[in-house]
Amino acid sequence: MWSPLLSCLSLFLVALQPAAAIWPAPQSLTTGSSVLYLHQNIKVTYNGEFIPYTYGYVPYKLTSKEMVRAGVSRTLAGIFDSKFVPWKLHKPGSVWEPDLAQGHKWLQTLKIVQKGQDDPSAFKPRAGEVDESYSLTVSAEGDAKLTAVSSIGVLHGLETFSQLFYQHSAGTFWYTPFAPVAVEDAPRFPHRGVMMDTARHFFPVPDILRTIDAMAWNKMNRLHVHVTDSQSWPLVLPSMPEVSEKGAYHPSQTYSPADIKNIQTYGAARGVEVYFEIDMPGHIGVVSLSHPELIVAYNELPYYWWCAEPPCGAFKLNNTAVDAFLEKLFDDLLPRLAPHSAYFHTGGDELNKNDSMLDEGIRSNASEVLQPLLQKFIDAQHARIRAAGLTPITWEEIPLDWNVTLALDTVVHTWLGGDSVKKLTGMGHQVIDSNYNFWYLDCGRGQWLNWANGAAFTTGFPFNDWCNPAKGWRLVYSHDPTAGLTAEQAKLVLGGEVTVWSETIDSTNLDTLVWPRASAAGEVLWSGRTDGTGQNRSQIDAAPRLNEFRERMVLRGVRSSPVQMTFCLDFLW
Ligand code: CP6
Repeated sequence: MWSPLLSCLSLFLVALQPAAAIWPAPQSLTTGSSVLYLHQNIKVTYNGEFIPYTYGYVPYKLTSKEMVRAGVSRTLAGIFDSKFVPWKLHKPGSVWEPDLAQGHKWLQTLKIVQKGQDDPSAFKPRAGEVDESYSLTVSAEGDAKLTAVSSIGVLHGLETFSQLFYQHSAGTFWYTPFAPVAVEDAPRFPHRGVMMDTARHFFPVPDILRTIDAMAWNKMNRLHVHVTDSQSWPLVLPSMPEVSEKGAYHPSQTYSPADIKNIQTYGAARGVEVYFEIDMPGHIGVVSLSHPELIVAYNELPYYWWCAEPPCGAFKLNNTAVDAFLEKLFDDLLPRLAPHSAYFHTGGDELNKNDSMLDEGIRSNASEVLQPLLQKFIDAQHARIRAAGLTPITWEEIPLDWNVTLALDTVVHTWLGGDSVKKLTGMGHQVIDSNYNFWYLDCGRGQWLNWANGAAFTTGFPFNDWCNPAKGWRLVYSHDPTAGLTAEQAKLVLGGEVTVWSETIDSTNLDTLVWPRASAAGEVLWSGRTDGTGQNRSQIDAAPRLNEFRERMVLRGVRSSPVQMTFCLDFLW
């Protein structure tokens, strides 16, 4: 493996000529070495119609044209607003900096052509149903053309376009040193996600929107919100206000229906589908604060006999009141989510058999008793999800550990590594991979176990900190979800998600822990760790590109961790 120092020094050997640093790497990219200045009155057309550039433009509905118009405005603002472009770090006279005394060629037109039409009334693309491809050319003479089938493809092309430009140290000049440019691009996987746990710590809405922004820059397209867990219930349900009134950490730490809609439409306008998880029948203890009759083993000690993390609590699997509660919950929630989500995740991880010994409706932890109850539970809840027009997702334990039979439309989310992806694709399921050995961004954060009544919780626990060490971006980058699969199995891998389990993460360290490590997964999922010739995309190539992209993320307002020392930035030389 290359050390950071080696990949920095390698620039001296191979990269004295500036190189375009698009992240994630496009499927195909050719560049030249002509300088082209970007005109501040660049004329943008969309299917022949002039698109005005309006700073801060917000689409008033999610039509193709409105989405593209807002995307153009964000892109040009992102270039021309000086705080958004890597200018601070230019060394005047470096190999990058064109001589202003030379004649200028100006890029004055960007012609966008969208060949397909999106359906503005139902903007909820299922994975694989949207053509996200685009092609972009920038001639040395100063014309740019962007072609795509969908508006999301246009947005991806605009992001690539923006990453071609640098601001001159002399001030209000923006240029690319790479003209002519030709890009042909399309994603390798349709599902490129980030999961945020808003139950261990609450994340205010602006944190979520900022994460969506950064995802879109990384061409990532799925935000999975693990919105509830045994620790807190921030989701306001108008039909049952008591659940968040009792279950949220604080009245201010809640998501109203308007917040949820705002998050979803903000994502949809940027090509990011936001979908939600209510984890059940385990990881649901918080419901006992408002509906104690539905929950078993909430306050039992020692916790590790009942669940993976305190406090515990599972739905009583043989209690009709649980079903009535869920009917009410889903009747309230799903119709509000369905306009902008294709998926709903019902959790299903880490259910502990011991609970059912305390459940007066069961009093047994025998698999023969529990398995049929769980099958019935999953069938009933998934039927409600389908009836609302959504596709169910569950964690892998439901089919693999509990042998629950799932209809093949159900997507299975893996996290335990090993052979899970192979087994599930072998069974015919579509899979989302979040292998904890590579893509758990919380791993290596130290333990949360001692936060309360440490002695009571930990005594006797055969404690090992099994999700150490921390996953650096190079480790994240080394994971390929289809490794070891047959071609047929690989086709069923929808993609993956990096996860932000938030026991030790909140607003203060979110950006720094997510970026740029999520970017590494983003590139694996967009164009893979291998280049167009099948060669491993070496970290000599990835490190300097990621280093530069990190500068763009910081200048656009996301506090990404550094990749390498400033000295290693290509554009300083
Ligand atoms: N919470 C929930 C968690 C985890 C899972 N589900 C988790 C388990 C192991 C590690 C990290 C996180 N905190 N609801 C597993 C899917 Cl190492």
